[in-house]
Formats: sequence, structure tokens, C-alpha cells
Amino acid sequence: MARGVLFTLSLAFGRSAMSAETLQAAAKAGALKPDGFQMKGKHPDLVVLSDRPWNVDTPPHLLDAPVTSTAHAFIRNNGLVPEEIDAATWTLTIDGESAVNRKVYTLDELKSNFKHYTYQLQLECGGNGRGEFSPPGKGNQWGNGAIHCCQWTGVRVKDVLAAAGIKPDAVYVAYYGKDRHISGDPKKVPISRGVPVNKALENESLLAWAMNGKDIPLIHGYPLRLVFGGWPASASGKWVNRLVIRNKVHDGPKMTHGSYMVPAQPIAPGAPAPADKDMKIIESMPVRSLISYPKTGAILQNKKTLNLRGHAWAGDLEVKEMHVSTDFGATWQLCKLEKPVNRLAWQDWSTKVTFPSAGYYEIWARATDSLGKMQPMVVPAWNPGGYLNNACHRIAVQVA
Ligand SMILES: Nc1nc2c(c(=O)[nH]1)N[C@H]1C(S)=C(S)[C@@H](COP(=O)(O)O)O[C@H]1N2
Ligand SMILES: [Mo]
Repeated sequence: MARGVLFTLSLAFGRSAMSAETLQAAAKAGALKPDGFQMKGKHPDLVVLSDRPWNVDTPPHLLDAPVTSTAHAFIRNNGLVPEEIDAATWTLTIDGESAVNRKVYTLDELKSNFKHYTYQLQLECGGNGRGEFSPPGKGNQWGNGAIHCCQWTGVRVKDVLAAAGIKPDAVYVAYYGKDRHISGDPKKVPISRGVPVNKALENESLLAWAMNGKDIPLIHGYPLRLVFGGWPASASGKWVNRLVIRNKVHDGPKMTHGSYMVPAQPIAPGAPAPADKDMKIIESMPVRSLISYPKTGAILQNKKTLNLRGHAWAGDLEVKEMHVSTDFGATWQLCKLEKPVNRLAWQDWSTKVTFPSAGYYEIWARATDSLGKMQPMVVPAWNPGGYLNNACHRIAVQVA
């Protein structure tokens, strides 16, 4: 009996080695059940990469819907989820060297003082695809599912910043959130990142309280979070209670020491990490796509044609073309590609492929952005943090 349970646990946790202690913690939190991952409101087939902090990946076939359901959205935390949040007493403070006035708003004031907007926005972790780098990049070994494209409702960051007033010397807008440092030390901040002022002032940059039409679940940042579509999702602060308008590039935890940075000049795989002055902060994410149907491993009975579909996105840009190959990239077929529902939403694509015979095939998918840049077929520039792997997504099918 005990053996059976342990076997299931090790499967659920895939490649990540876990100590007995974290297994116990996870079991307490109710995440570990013999039948897979269990978290209220979450699909049991999500893949737990770590439980302290919570990092949970989404298999690509669970990203098939045009709008990612909350149950299927990946989870990325750097620290511990805050406890005892009271939305009625929650406040957002806006200050910083480059704020004209310090402002404090309750959630009700934010909702009543500013116009509401809803956008569908793609948020991708800077480390999505990290698991394919060799030697491995530092951090969670994400597969291809650290991306979601949900509907977010809130107020524009630019409207709130304008109410505080932005001094001409403003450079960056950064967040602080209510999550706790993994050490438990209340003085330590797990993560405090931001974006240059221009990104903060875009129409689609939101301070959101609703995800897919409902209150944001605690694990995704209840009661208030930032959403900066198209940029590393680490900029989209959860549990946000303070915005700072900075007169320099923000220097909070995870803005330095190589976090969310790549070498300014390419380095050899496994080479030591350059100093921050020789690194650049990741901004708009590169072009990428997913095959969301069928699930990899599909077996086709008595037919040689298959309808495929998925999504493609390109950071701040649009995707202009989508191709698939069933012969390892020797030939490519153009797919039908939809326009995004709004700027910074992913784009749905679909096509039908015909296989020449029975047997084993791989399907490769490749998006091209509006500037003509394509996804590479192999893992791109190695970097110490294992960021920005936008290699083509590949699935396998068997034609019986
Ligand atoms: N306060 C806070 N905000 C945060 C984080 C965090 O650890 N704390 N993680 C960031 C990172 S690295 C990512 S990829 C996204 C993940 O958002 P999600 O868990 O809602 O998918 O949240 C970002 N916002
Ligand atoms: Mo992330």
C-alpha cells in the first residue's frame, strides 16, 4: 500500500527531486494525493515542479481553449502565498522618487475612481521551456506550459499613475506585493520587479482584480495584481499593494544578480555567468507557439489526416505566419492564423495534415512574428538562467 502511494508521488513530481520534508509539507497542503495533483480549482493533470514555493506547469494539451481557464493556468511563485488577506482593508500605495504625489487607494476606490477595462493577455514566464537547455539553466525545469492567456479586468496602470503624477525624470514602474520570503523572514522581499515607464503606460497594462470574470484566486494574486502582457510574467506582480515610480531602473530583489537577464553578448553553453553590467534585462518575449491539439502520443486509427490546432504569440508584436512540418522540418505547410482578439492576446491557429503512410510522425510547429523572425527549431542561445527558449514545439503521433 505505502509502496503504491510513493510510486504515484514520484510520477506526479516528474524530474524534480524532492526531500521527505517537502513531500510532507505538500501532503499537508493537500497537494499530494495518489490520484495526482490536488489544489482547489486546479486541474489534477497540472505538473508540480516544486511545492515550496509553488511552481506548477501546464501540459500543452490543457491549453487548447482560446481563453485559458483558471483551472489550467500555470502557477509561478518565488515566495510563500500571503495569508489572511482582507480585500475590504486592502490598499494600494503609489509613491517613489518620480511620483509627484503619494496616493493610497482602497480596492473600492480603485474600482470607483477609474474606468474598467477587460483584455485577454498572454503571460509567459521568462523561464518557459527551460527544461530543454543543456547544461541545465538555473531554476524550475519548465516544460512548454508556463504560458496562459486569460481575461483580465481592472484599471489601466496609466490612469492610476496619472492620478499620482509622473515626474519627467521617471524611468521605471515597480511593484511590491504581500507574499512572504521563502525563509519566513518578514523583512525579506521575495520579488520586486517592474517595467520601463513606456510599457507601464500602454493601454493594455492593467491593475486587475478579476481573472476570467471572477475574483483572482489567491494563488494568482488576490485581490490585486499587475498584468503586463507580452513581457516576462515576473513583471506582473501578484498581491500588489505598492507601486513605485522610480527615477532609475528598479533594483529590487530579482532585478539584479542575473535574474530575468541574458548575456548582452552570446556565451558558450556552461560558461560562467557574466556580471550584471554585461547582461540585459529581458523585455518583450520572443515569438513562440504551441500545438494544443492533439495531445502528444495520439494514435490515429484508420485515417491518415489530422486536424491540428494551437496558439502563437510574439511578446509585444503580432504573429504573422504559422507553419507546421510532419517531416522534421524538410517541408513546411502554412496554417490558418486568426488575428488576436486584442493587442497582446495570443492568436489561434489551425490546419489539417495528411500523412503519406502509417507509422510514427513528429509534428513541429513554427510561428513567425510581424518583423519576420521565426522560432528556431533547436534550443536557442544558452544562458545561465535558462531563459527565452522559444524552440519549435514538437509532438509525436502514431498512424495505425
Ligand atoms: N508578488 C509576486 N508576484 C509575482 C511572482 C511572485 O513570486 N510574487 N512571480 C512572478 C512570476 S516569475 C511569474 S511567471 C508570474 C506567474 O503568474 P501566475 O502564477 O498567475 O501564473 O507571476 C509573477 N508575479
Ligand atoms: Mo516567471
